[in-house]
Amino acid sequence: MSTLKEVLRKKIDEHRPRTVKLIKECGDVSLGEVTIAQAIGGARGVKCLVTDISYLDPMEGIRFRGKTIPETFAALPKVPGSDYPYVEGFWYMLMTGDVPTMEQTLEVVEDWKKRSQVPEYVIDVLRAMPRDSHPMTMFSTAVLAMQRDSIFAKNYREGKFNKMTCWEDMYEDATNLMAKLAPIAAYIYRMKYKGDTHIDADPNLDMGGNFARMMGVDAPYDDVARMYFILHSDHESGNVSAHTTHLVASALSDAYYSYSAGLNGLAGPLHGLANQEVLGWTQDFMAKLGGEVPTKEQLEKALWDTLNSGQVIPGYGHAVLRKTDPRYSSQREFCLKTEGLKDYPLFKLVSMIYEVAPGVLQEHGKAKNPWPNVDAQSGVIQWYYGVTEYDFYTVLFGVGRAIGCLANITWDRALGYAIERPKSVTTAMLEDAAGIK
Ligand code: FAM
Repeated sequence: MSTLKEVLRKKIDEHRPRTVKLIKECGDVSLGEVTIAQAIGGARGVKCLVTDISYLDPMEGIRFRGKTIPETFAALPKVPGSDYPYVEGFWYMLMTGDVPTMEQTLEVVEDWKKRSQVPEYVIDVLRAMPRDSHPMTMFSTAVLAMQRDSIFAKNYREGKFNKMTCWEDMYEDATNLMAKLAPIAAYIYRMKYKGDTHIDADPNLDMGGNFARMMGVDAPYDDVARMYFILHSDHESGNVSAHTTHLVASALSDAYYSYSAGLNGLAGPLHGLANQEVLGWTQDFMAKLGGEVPTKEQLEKALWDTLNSGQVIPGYGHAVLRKTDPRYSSQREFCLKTEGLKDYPLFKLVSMIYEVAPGVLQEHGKAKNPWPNVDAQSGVIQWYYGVTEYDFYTVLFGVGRAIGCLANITWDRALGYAIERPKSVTTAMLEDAAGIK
C-alpha cells in the first residue's frame, strides 16, 4: 500500500463532512445569478463547479493547491542535478494537497515505473491506425482502448460498487493511466515522425527523464518535460478538457472513458491546439520575410491582417485570465536563462509579439484579455529542442493535463459528486424572460 494512497484516504475522510455539511445545511445559499449572456455564452463565469485541486484568479493566475507556479517549483523535491521537480511529486501534491518529502516522492516514482508498461494491444491499435491520423486522435484512441483494463468498470460489473470506497478504484485506474501516458506519447512520436524507431525506458530515470529519453531528445529536454507537464496540469475545472473529463466521469464512467473524452476537447483549436497554431502563425510569418526577424511595424501589420481576415491571434486571450498567464511567464523565464534559446530568432519574434500584440488587441477592442496565455510560448521551446512536428504539441499538453484531470475525478468519486445535468431553456423562454416577445 503506497503512502500516497494512505495519505489520500485520510484527507478524504477529513474532507467528506465538509461537503456533506454544505449540501445538507447550506444547500440553498446562492452563489449568484445566471444571465442570458452566460446561458448563450458558454456559461462564462457561472459558479457551478467545485474543485480544490487548483484555483484560477483572473489577475494572479493559477494556484495549484494554494501555491503559485514559482512557489510550486520551489517547494517540491527536485530531481538530482535538475532545476525542476519530479512530476511524480507534483502528482502527490495535487492529489493530497501536501508537499511530499523526497522519500514519498520516490515512492511514487517507483509506483509509476511498475505501472508504466504499455499493453501490447495498445501498440497494435496504434499501429493499425493510418499513419497520417492526427497524433491527438491516436493518443485519445490509445487511452480509450485501455478501458478494458479499468478496475472500476470491472468491479462495477461484478456488483462491487460502493459509494464510500469506489474512489480507490478510480485512484488505481488514474494512476495506471497516468504512468502510461508519457510512454504512449513517446511511442506515437517515434512511430509517426522518427521512422518507427523506439527507445526503451531506463529504470533509473524519473518520468520526465524517461520521457525525454524515449522521445530521443537530449538534456535539458528532461527539464523541459518536467516544467511543461507541471505547467499544463490544471487550470481549475471549468476549461474544456477538465470539465469534459469531470462531466463524463460524473456518469460513473471510468478514468479511461473520461480522460479520452477530455483529450478530444483539448484537441480543439480554441483550447489545446492553440500552441501548434501559434507556432504555425509565427513561422509562416517569418517565412514570408525570408527567415528574418521582422520590424515592429511589419509585425503590427501582420497581426492586423490576421484580425481583419476574421481570425484570432493564437496564444492570446483567455476566458478567465485578465493578465499575462504566469505559465507563459514561467516558460519565458526558462528561455531567458537558457543559453542559445534566449538569442534564438523564433524566441525573439515571440517576445516581440508580446510587446506588440496586446496593444493591437486592445485597439481592436474585442478580446477581454489582450495578454498571452500558456500557448504563446510553449511551441518555441519544443521547436528549439528539435521537436518540430507541431501536430504533436497538443499531445504533450495532454500528458500534462492528465495530472489535474485525473486528480480531480478521483476526488469527484471520493466526495460523491452528482451526475452533471444543468438545465436547458428554449430561445422563446429567454425572450419571455427578457420581455421582448
Ligand atoms: N484574437 C482575436 N480575437 C479574440 C482573441 C484573440 N486572441 N481572443 C478573444 N477574441 C475575441 C473573441 O473571438 C470574441 O469575439 P466575438 O465577440 O466576435 O465572438 C471576443 O474577442 C470576446 O472574447 P473573450 O470573451 O475575450 O474570449 P472568450 O472567453 O470567448 O474566448 C479564448 C477565450 C481563449 C477561446 C479566446 O481568447 C481565443 O480564441 N484565443 C485565441 C486561441 C487561444 O489562444 N486559445 C488557447 C487558450 C488557452 F488558454 C488554452 O486553452 N490552451
